[in-house]
Amino acid sequence: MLNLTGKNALVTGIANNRSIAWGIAQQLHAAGANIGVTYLPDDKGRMEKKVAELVEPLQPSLFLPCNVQDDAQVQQTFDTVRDKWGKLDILIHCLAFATKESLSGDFSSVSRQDFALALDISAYSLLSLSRAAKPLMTGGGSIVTLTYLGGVKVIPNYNTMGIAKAALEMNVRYLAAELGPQNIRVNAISAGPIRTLASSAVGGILDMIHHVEKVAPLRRTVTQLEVGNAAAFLCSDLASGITGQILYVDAGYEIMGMSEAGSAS
Ligand code: NAD
Ligand code: 0WE
Repeated sequence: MLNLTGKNALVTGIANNRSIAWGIAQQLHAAGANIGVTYLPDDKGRMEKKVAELVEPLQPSLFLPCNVQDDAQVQQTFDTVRDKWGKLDILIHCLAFATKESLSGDFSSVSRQDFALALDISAYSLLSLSRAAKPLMTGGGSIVTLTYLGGVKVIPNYNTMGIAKAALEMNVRYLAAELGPQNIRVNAISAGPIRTLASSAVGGILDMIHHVEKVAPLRRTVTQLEVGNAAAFLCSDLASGITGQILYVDAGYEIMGMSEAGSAS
C-alpha cells in the first residue's frame, strides 16, 4: 500500500490554495510523510504569512524562504534540512516563471534576458536543488518535478516556457542517470492545464481548458489532488523501479491526434 510514513518530504512552489504544490503536499501528508515547505519570499512578508496559514493543517516541521535564483537561500534551505531532519527522502520541484512578454506574441521576439530568466528559474533550479539534496538523500530518494505538454509540442503562447520545459525534461533524464546508483529516482509529472495563479495570468487559459474538456479521453481536466496522488505514488516504494520518466496526468489528452474529430461525442 501507498505509505510514506517515516519519509521527510520538502515541497517547493506553494503560493495559494490553487497551487499544484498544495495538492501534492496534501496527498504526501495524507500518506504519512513528514512535510517541509519552502515559499518564495517577498519584501512585505505577505507570501510567508499567506502560505503559513494555508499549510498549518499539515503541521510542517520546516517552513523556509527559498528563492531559487539565490544560491545562498538554496544552500540555507538544505543546511536547515540537514540540521533538523538529518536525511531527506522526497523533493518536490513545482515552480516556474517566465515574463508575460515571453509568454505571448512572436516566439522569435523573446529577449536574451527573458529567455535566460525563464530557463534559470524553471529548469536550472531542478539541478541546483537536486545537487543540494543529493548528499542528504542517504537512504535513497525521490525527486519529482512538474512539466507540461508545451515542452514537447507547440502550444500557442507557451513559447519560452516550452523551451524551459524541454530543458527541464532533459534535466530529469540526465539527473536520473547520475543519481540512480545512489537509489535516488528522478521523474516528472506532465499535468494537463489547471486553473492556478500561474495559469490564470495567461490569456486564453479558459479556452484551453474547454478544449481539453471536449477532446481528452476522460472529457475533463485534472485536479491538483489527482496530480498529488500521482506524485505520492512516484515518491513511494510502489514506484521503486521507475526513474527518468515523464508521467502524463492529463485525462489522456496527450494521446489524441485529429482532436477536432473527437469533439463530436
Ligand atoms: P503556482 O503559481 O501556484 O505555482 C508556481 C510557483 O512558482 C509559485 O509558488 C511561485 O512562488 C513559485 N516561484 C516562481 N518563481 C520562483 C523563484 N524564483 N523561487 C522559488 N519559487 C518560485 O502555479 P502552478 O500552476 O501550480 O505551477 C506549478 C508548476 O506546475 C510549474 O512548474 C508549472 O509549470 C507546472 N504546471 C502547471 C500547469 C497548469 O496548468 N497550472 C500544467 C502543467 C504544469
Ligand atoms: O507552466 C505553466 C505556467 C507557467 C507560467 C505562467 C506565468 C503567468 C504569469 C510561468 N510564468 C508566468 N509568468 C507570469 O507573469 N502552465 C503549464 C500553465 C500554462 O501557461 C500557459 C499555458 C498553460 C497551460 C501559457 C500560455 C499558453 C498555455
